Parts: sequence; C-alpha cells; structure tokens
Amino acid sequence: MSPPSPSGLRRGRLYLGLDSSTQSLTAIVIEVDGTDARVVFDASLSFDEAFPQYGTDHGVLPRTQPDEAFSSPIMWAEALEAIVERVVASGLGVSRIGAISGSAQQHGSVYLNADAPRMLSRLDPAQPLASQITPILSRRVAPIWLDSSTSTECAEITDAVGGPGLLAQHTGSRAFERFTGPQIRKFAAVDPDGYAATARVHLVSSYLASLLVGAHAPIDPGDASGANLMDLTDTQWWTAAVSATAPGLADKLPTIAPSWSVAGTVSPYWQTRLGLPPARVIAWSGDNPCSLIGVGLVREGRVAISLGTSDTIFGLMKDPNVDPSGTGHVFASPTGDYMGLTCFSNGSLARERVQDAYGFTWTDFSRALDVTPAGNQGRVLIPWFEPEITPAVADPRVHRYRLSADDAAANVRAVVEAQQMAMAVHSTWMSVTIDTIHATGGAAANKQILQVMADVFGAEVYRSTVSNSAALGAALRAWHGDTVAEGTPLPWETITAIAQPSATSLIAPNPARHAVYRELLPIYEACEAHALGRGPDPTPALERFAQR
Ligand code: ADP
Ligand code: XUL
Repeated sequence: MSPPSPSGLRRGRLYLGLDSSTQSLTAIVIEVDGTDARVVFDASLSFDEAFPQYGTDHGVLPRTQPDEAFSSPIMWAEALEAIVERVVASGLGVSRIGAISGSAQQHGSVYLNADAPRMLSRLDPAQPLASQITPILSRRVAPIWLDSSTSTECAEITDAVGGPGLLAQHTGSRAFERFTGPQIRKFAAVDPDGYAATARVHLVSSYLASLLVGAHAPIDPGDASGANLMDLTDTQWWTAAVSATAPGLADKLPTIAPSWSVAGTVSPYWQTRLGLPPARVIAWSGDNPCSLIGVGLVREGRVAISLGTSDTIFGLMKDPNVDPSGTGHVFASPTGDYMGLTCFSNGSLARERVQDAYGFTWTDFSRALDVTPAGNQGRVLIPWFEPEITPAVADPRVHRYRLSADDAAANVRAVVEAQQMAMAVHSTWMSVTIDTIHATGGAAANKQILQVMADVFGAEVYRSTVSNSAALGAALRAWHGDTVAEGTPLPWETITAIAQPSATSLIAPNPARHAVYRELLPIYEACEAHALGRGPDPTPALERFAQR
C-alpha cells in the first residue's frame, strides 16, 4: 500500500494504457489503490493533425492504388514519444507508473532488419526516437487493415494449407486480405530483396512494445490471431500456415507469449530522455481484444459494438467456435479465453462520407436521425463506399433502393440503419442472444446512432465509461499483468469493475420500432444479396413494406 501524499490523499500505483489506432494515439492512465481504480489521465493525438508532414488522411498515407492502404511506422514512433511526453508533462508523478501496456490497430505489419536489436538497445536519449527508427526498417511503410489487395495471396495460402475450412479451424478465420499472413506473402513476392532484408515482422502492437523495451517484444495471442498464422488451440504459430505464407518466415516471426507476459522493462532511452521509471511493459494486444477488456466483457453472453474507423461486433467465447460461413473471426482473448468478432470496413468513414455529402455537422447528422422514422419508409442504402470486409466486396459501389441521393435526412438514416442491420445479420454465427450491448468507439458519442442500434437489435445499449475503451483495456491489462508478475493476480472481474457501464448510460430499445426492424431485416438481407448480384430486385418488397 502506498503512503499518503503530503496533501493527505493516498497516492496509488499508476498504469499507463496506450492505443495506437487507425487515426490516433491515445493514452489513458489509471490510478489504483488496492482493488479500486480510477482514470486520472486521458488524452489523444490525431495523426493527421499532429503530424501533417506525413500527409496521412484519417491515418492512411496517400494511396497510389485504391485497394492498398499503408501507414508509417516512423509516424507511430514519433507519436509514441509525443504522447509519453504529454503523460510526463501532466504532473501525475510518473515515477508511480507500475506497468505500461498497449493496444494497436490489428493486422498491420512492420518490417525490421537485422540491426534492430542492437539499435533498439542503444537508442540515443539525446535524439528523437523517429530518426533512430528509420535505419532499422526494411520496409518504410506498414500495410494496414484497410488494405484489400491480397486476394491472390489469400487463395494461394488457402490452397496450400488444404482449404478454407481447415485454415479457419486452425487459425480462427478463413484467409482475409487484411490479415498479416497474406500481406507478408505479397511483400515477399513484390519486393523479394526487402523481404530478404527483413529479420523480424512485427504486428503494430509488438512493434510499439519493442520500442518501449528496447528489444524485440513478443506478440500476444489476441493480436497474433489476426495473422491467419496462429493455431488457436495451442496459441503458437501453425507450421502449415507459416510455410504456406513465405520462405523462411518461421525465423522472422515474434515469439507468442500470454497476454499478461512481461515483455521487458521500459528501456534506458525513455528513462533518461523523458524520466519514465523502469516500469514493466506488459505484452501489447490488438485494439479489439483490448476493447473487450475495456468494456468489461470477461464473461460469455453479452456483446460489444465498437463504432471506430471500422465497426466491429464482438464478444467473449469460452470455446473457439469458428464461423462456418467464413464471415467472422475467432481471436484469442486477453483473458486466456476466445472472442468472436465480425468487422465492417465501411464504419465511421462511410458515415463521414454521407455527412460530408450534405455538408452536415454531427449535430445535423443526429437531427436527421431524429426527424426520420424507423424503417426509413422502405428506403435502403448499401454503404459500400470502400471495399467491404463483411460481406466481401472487392469493387465498392453504393447502392440505393427507393432512395434519392438528394434526400439528405433519409440518406443519413439509411446509412446508420444499414450498418446496424448488417451487424445484426452477420453476427448470428456467434450464437449469442443479444439483449445487452456495450457500445464504444468515436461514434458511440452519438446518442441517436445508439438509439438505432438499440431499436434494430431490440437490446439495451450501454455506452462505455471512456470514449476509448481499447486504451482503457490496455491500462487494465497493464494492472492485471503487474499483479500476475507480483505473484498476486487479481481476478478479471475486479480488474474490469471500472469498465462496467453505468446504468445512467442506458439507451433502451423501443418495442414498436424494434417490430419495424424485425420486418425490415429480411428485406435488408435481400437488398444485400441483390447488391452482391446474388438475388432478385428487392424494390417490390420495399414498396410493400413502405405501404404497410
Ligand atoms: P479509431 O480508434 O478507429 O481511430 P475512433 O474510435 O477514435 O477511431 O473514432 C473516430 C471516428 O468517430 C471519427 O472518424 C468520426 O467519424 C467518429 N465520430 C466522432 N464523433 C462523432 C459523433 N458525434 N457522431 C458520429 N460519429 C462521430
Ligand atoms: C479487426 C479490424 C479492425 C482493426 C482496426 O479485424 O480489422 O477493427 O483492428 O481497428
């Protein structure tokens, strides 16, 4: 127990959680006293705004091909230093930091050469981090989850391991374009010299953890399961998939270690340059696994919906029950269990495309939802502005049924309803009765969007306690990992008590509106099938729905 501070207040141990997402880097610090925790620091840096010199748009480097998406590992390093500087400058007393952990956008990969271990262990505290990272990259850019350019590689890997069913049974997912394995295979094919110069392929999470500890950090099973390379049952690399992906890959992958492992201690660079203590660094994980903790889902039976850059729906699973339709994913959960997840790429960016088309602010957007009826009088929009993950759409196109592009308010309702109905339709494989949803991510700030969510699912929606549940999850994982390392592990229920949503954030479903959506859902599915070229024109059914 820590001694009382001079002001008489007890000053507890601090845990820092970082989240390097698609668009921003967030830091959340919790202060822990016994089994009580509270958030004492929460700040974000937007990549586009804070680092305009990289020219990113929503965190993505300028695109040369529409189906490719890259970001900059150097920018991420610069952001890491900048946010830690902010934490130190906050006056919290960083010497009290017991452990640091992190969360990162999933699937993205960072390619380091053989000089990395030596350079990382001898970073010069007189120099900024980013300039010292540049020479250890064997690839200047990192492909990220928005990349959909690896269909050929997905097919090749699938064939080599014996088909999509087998790949999914072992790794939790059939081959997906954004997953790390297919991305590595493409790099090895298009730049064999760059691949040969690569000694270690990190995920974004293990790369950033490596920068903190000054050595190659391990990867946790939660983020490793987004690679199409890890066997879910033993949470180790699956040799068949590794050999099918690229030559010599087994030697280039990080070790997989439990999510609560100590990856190392904060390196001398950070201690000398910024005054951080030699705190434990707990293995980083992916943003969705961290969010699972940050919204307190440590038991089966509830789901969370994250409305971030991507929209995702996920929940904890005791057993790795893989989606037979091949839509969703099973990942390892940071609790040592599993999690089911379905991801939609046309999330916030699709809502922004509609918002921008009519020059709306978010207040205007919310008002449009207020003034339009549930079911939108049978007007439907399929919002595939960008290549879609669920269902798989390689050539994006927006489809409108009985909907004029001139009707601003109806388009706003149509995009939100379509996204929520798509989540309802494509999450049934998880076999969870959804009566409670924990909502998180940037767009969860919007009450009207959450009302549509509650009405479509007929479920109670609770808003998460902080806007960035991935960063909170990372801070809670740092605390958990520290208790494990101390030999006094706390149960997840205790660790996540602070993450349980409060009753005051409840948004209740409206039964009449839910009845409307029950009727509309099969017609929405018919719209999706038609847009995919797999079904008849749903317009007559929508007309009957509108006249009911
Ligand atoms: P990520 O973690 O994937 O980088 P965030 O969870 O931070 O993304 O969400 C960022 C997104 O939140 C923005 O792109 C924006 O579209 C959305 N957003 C922010 N405020 C609102 C709002 N009031 N209504 C709807 N969407 C919002
Ligand atoms: C999940 C996915 C995204 C990224 C970015 O599979 O691709 O949710 O993790 O948030």
